[in-house]
Amino acid sequence: MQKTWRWFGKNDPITLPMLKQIGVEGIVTSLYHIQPGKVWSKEEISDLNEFINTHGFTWSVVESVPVAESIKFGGEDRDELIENFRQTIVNLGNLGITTVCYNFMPVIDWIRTDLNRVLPDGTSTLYFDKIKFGYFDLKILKREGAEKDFTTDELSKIEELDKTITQQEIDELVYTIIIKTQGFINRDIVGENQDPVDAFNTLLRLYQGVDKNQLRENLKYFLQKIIPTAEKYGVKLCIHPDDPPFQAFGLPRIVSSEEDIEWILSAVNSPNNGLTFCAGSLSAGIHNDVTKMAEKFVKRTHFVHLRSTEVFDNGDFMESSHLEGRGKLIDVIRIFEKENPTIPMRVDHGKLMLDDGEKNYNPGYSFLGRMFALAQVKGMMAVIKNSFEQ
Ligand code: DNO
Repeated sequence: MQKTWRWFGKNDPITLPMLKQIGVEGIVTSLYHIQPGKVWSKEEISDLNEFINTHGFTWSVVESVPVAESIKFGGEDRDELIENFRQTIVNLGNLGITTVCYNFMPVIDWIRTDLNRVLPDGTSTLYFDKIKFGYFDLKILKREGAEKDFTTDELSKIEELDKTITQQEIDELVYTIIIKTQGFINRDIVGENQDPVDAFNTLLRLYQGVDKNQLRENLKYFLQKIIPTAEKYGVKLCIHPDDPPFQAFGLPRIVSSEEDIEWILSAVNSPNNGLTFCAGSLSAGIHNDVTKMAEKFVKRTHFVHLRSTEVFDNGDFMESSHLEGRGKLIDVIRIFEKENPTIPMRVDHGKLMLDDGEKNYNPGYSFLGRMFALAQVKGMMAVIKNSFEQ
């Protein structure tokens, strides 16, 4: 697999020459300044592409071209927005940038409640705390019907938390879920000068009446219009699984299980309609057997995210070391190295370690933590490749 790295553009404090030194072979990035729904012009794409090339890299994967909300809920302007997405695919294909990751998660991309859960060794990791999440849903958003998503025991723990949580902790939770985790990948979902909770509730309301079947149909509608162009320009689209792979905020999620992925790949049965195999996201669902899914979808995968999680009985999950957890990265790497050895992979997320904490990196995207994980992944790859030669 090609070893790529998610780089956040020319202002990223982790520079391309730094990435050369640690053995990165390709770049994963996006035009972060362009709002979802707008066309990426040839000029803007080629400006960034040339910058990457000048530093001796190729732009291996676009992660992501964001899908405008209205395409997902099926708004009146969706055809126009799909046409803009299609034009972006044409412009990327013409410049030889041919692997494009995207996701179809309504309103919110990935969800974490803690960005710095400190581990016994002093490093810290990303964490999803079911009770804090429930607190956000029930007590902060005050979403109607939210209690149905929690067990009686969880509801009583949420009540307990209500008695002790401070205003500062509440503000931090809102900032983490709505602003910090979303802002750097999904642009600003709230808009300037708005109350984030109000803005978030407004976004949730856009999906009233959109159930799982409707969301699937909206994805199929989008793919039917985009895939013929992707085929013509040689662009491989790869949908990212839901993170975490279960329903949240009463919103449907449609890329959470083996059955979901099968549905999508056969809805428009073209090699250009593919998958981003994110072992981290998939492993956070106890219903998912990551190794089995890698075996099943290896040929329709165009991009791999190597990350792992540990899931606890109380519904929490934590991002674990790349050598441990439910992500089974040794198996995943073996399967991909054997069946699809030229595809790009990136180490996804890393812990905060040593002086990472002082650098204000995007959550999950530390330098030393990711470099450490990349070294572990390179080691696994080397051993696996060596075993093929025996
Ligand atoms: C978070 C990422 C996601 C992912 C997008 C892909 O760190 O895994 O934001 O990039 O969902 O579209």
